[in-house]
Order: sequence, then C-alpha cells, then structure tokens
Amino acid sequence: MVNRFFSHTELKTDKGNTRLDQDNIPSHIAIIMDGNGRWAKNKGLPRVAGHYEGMKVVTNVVKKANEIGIKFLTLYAFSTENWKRPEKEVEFLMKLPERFLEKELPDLQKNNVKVRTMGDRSLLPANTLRAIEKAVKETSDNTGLVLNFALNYGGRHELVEMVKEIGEDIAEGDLRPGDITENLISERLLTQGLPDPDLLIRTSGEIRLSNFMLWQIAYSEFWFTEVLWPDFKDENFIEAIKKYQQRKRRYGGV
Ligand code: V07
Repeated sequence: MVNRFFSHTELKTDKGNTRLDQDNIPSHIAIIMDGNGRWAKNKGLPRVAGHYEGMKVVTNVVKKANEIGIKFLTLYAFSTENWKRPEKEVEFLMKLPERFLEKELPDLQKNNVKVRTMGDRSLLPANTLRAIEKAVKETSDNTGLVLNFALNYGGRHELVEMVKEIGEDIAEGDLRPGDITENLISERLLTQGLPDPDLLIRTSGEIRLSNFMLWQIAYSEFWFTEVLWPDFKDENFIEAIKKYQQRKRRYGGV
C-alpha cells in the first residue's frame, strides 16, 4: 500500500500536474513572493537583479495557475512598508509593473486573464499608475484567471479604511451597528468580489504574515518553503497544491 507520508521522492519526480485532484483545486491562491534580495546577494548581484528575476517567475506562475484552473491569484508585489527601502531600489521596483505589463499584457489578454490590483494607488508614480490602469481596463471583460496584484498594500491599513467607511455610514445614518456582519466587512475590503484565499504560499523560509490579508486568511491553509522566489519552479507550485489537497482530504476523513 502506498504510504502518502513517505511520498517525497514521488513528489520530486512528478514534473506534470497529472496527479492533482481535479475536484479539489484551490480557487484562490495568495503568494508572498519573498527572497529576491537574498537570491541576488547569494549570487553577488545587486538586489534589483533579484527583483527582476522574480518578475520572470511571476510570468511563469501565472501561466501555470491558468493551466491548473486556479480562478484567483493574489501576488504580494509591494507592501506599504517597502517604501522604507533605499530610494534607488524603490524606484526600480516601481518600474516593474510597467515592464511586466509591456511584455506580458498581450499574452494575458490572449489567455483571458483579468488584471486587478489592491492597495493605495495614490502614491504610485504616474507612469506606473497609467500602465496599471490600462491593463485593468483592457482586461476588464476577461472571464479567466483573476490576477490580483497587491501593490502598496497593507492589511492593517485596509482594515483601518474599512472601519472609517463604516463609521461614516453610521454617522450619516445610512447604517446601524447591528447591521455589521462578517459579510458586510468582507464587502468593504480591497478583495471585494474575490473569495477568501484557500491557500497562502510564502517563499524564502520566513514564517510570518508581514501584514498580508489579515482578515481574508482566517481559514486559509498555509504553505511555507525555503525556496527563494526567483528559484520557485512549477514543481514547487504543484507541491504546494498537493499538500493543500492532502490536508483537505484528511479533514474530510474525520
Ligand atoms: C514586482 C517581481 C516579483 C517578486 C516580488 C518583488 C518584485 C510584477 C509586478 C506587477 C505589479 C502590478 C501589475 C503588474 C505587474 C510587480 C512590483 C514588484 C512592485 F499590474 N512583479 N512585480 N510589481 N516584483
């Protein structure tokens, strides 16, 4: 009998996704793409070289997610804390959305991907904002994978804004405290219209949330890997989804 607790070699040699349980594909996957700076440092390269390499991995993961039938993919591209990094690095990072979209928008379009972002857009450079708005607009009628970039996003900031909005509605008499439900809160977050993530992936060995989707991941499965984001391969992605599926199967059995 196959013992699924000793299936490491099996996982390693499985390059395709033939053995994914097609009836239990996570609908929404969120990823904290960490380890780009460390990847570069290990290679004696400037940090920005890691960010650029990380961007190529985004292209690949989006393709794979689409292939697998994931419906929603949220990627943590830039946090509200990232502004504290050296000015040159921030400048480079802020050019990546443009560079990514310039290259990938035609393919995203072809693959029916719908681009959206969450986070405070007011601080983004004009060119970055323009590129994003164009991509969101041009893909707005697409019905395939929703590709959601968290850009200048912070979980606590999102919650503060939600509470302010509810407070204003109450002050104006449009809402009563008794009307506040979990659903009402969910509908006033930046993930409005998206289901909560089923699976959260974080690369690079750090075991923390770093202010990411604090409300939305209440029931998500977490999968952490030592692999640095620029080294993240299809096999790693498949492994994460398989782990998710194993955990779900165990639930069902109890
Ligand atoms: C960024 C590459 C991935 C690793 C993590 C940090 C560096 C893609 C985007 C992006 C964002 C919005 C959008 C289209 C693409 C991006 C930043 C950094 C700031 F509409 N990758 N990537 N944005 N990195």
